[in-house]
Amino acid sequence: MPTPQTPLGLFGIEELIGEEDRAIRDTVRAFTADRLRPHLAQWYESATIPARELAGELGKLGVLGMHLDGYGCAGTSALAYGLACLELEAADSGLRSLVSVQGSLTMFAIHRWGSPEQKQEWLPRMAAGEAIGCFGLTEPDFGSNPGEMRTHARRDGDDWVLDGTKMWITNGSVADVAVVWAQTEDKIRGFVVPTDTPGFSAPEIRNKLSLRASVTSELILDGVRLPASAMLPEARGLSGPLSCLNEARFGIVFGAIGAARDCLETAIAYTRDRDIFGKPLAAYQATQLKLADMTVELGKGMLLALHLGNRKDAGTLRPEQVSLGKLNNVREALAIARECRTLLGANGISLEYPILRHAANLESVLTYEGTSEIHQLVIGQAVTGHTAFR
Ligand code: TGC
Ligand code: FAD
Repeated sequence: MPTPQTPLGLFGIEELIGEEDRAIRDTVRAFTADRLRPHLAQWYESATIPARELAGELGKLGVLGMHLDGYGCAGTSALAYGLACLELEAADSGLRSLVSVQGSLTMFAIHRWGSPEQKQEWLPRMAAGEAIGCFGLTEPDFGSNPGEMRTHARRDGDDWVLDGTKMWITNGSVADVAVVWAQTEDKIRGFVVPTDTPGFSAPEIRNKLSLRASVTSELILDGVRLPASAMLPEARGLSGPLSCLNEARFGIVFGAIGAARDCLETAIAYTRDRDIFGKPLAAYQATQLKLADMTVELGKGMLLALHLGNRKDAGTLRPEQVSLGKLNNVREALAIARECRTLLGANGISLEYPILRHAANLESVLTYEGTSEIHQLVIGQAVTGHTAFR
């Protein structure tokens, strides 16, 4: 009998990744094996994670804002960051979310659009995991269409006063700082809001059936008074927050492959062990057809992720290309998770195995950072020249 290969091994993926990026990837993989995997089912079931403790450990690991330069950030390649997201999401999408929101959304917003003082105040502590950040764009009535947001900031003397509500905000209740986007007389602007500012509160959203190992919150801004220096000086208009979304979506392109890989490897191992009608489930053609199709989709998604990673490192990655990756890889990862679930029979619905947990998580991943329909419309716009959002 030939020695089985892993699905990504079959594609020869390893040779496409440089030594340094591989070493970073392996360090993150080891961290997930030792520190995260033993607790995932319990965190998921209880819908609680030790976010502050984990942030400190992830900071020591060097993954928070790892692809940013200076201010205590590691300054790795974009590809290495993607591979770190892949390993984190192979454990649980909620853990990748914690890292994405910290590094790609909140730290990136401050790094890209902030003043020297804002960068100095927040980035070193956030890179170390001593301060947690959240990113408030979505509102109860404006998710896919953030340009119509109602949260607003008005001038009062030299100060800004913010009023409004943000919804579905990852890390909200545990954050020390929130980057909040608001309408002003001069377009949408971003504000760096310390979460102990009077008028700011962040009640946690309970009863989630997805992303349970992640903190998700509402942000309430009730007359939050901030000094003039709280505004991100360089971001003006919706392109400010959307530029941050490109970064987080890039991480998801890789992360989704991690969740799918974990499902497929689990299913392959299970079918090799499980005897049905006198022989291993893996030895039936019907099983192999499923496993082969999933292997093909997983490998194609990984090749796409690596291609986009190389383009990002070369400085040539365009937002609509990120949409190609986010749409394809999350959609296929979810399809793989659902198909793998069937191969485990009743065991497929148990938390003893990671598959349905990944599938449930991927429902959120399909929706956040731009729903699959929004990414279809971005791609549709790119290939037709017509805008069909409205
Ligand atoms: P539109 O008129 O097309 O554009 C407004 C301005 O933005 C520019 N732009 C971009 N800039 C950078 N990156 C992009 N991807 C950009 N897309 C557009 C555009 O050039 C324009 O600039 P300017 O200078 O002319 O003003 O805007 P629109 O209102 O028609 O909306 C376009 C649309 C629908 C694509 C956009 O609104 C969108 O992407 N909607 C989806 C919203 C979304 O993804 N929200 C995610 C919230 S954060 C989150 O989910 C975190 S999950 C956390 C986790 O990982 O746990
Ligand atoms: P809607 O915009 O109401 O969409 C509903 C449906 O309509 C979708 O199927 C959508 O694709 C479709 N639709 C929308 N527009 C069109 C159109 N033009 N044509 C056809 N169909 C359309 N947001 C943040 O700002 N920060 C966070 O940290 C954050 N974390 C999140 C964590 C979780 C667990 C979740 C679930 C969400 C999070 N979000 C966050 C919010 C997320 O970005 C939004 O849920 C997402 O953008 C979709 O918005 P919505 O839920 O309001 O759906």
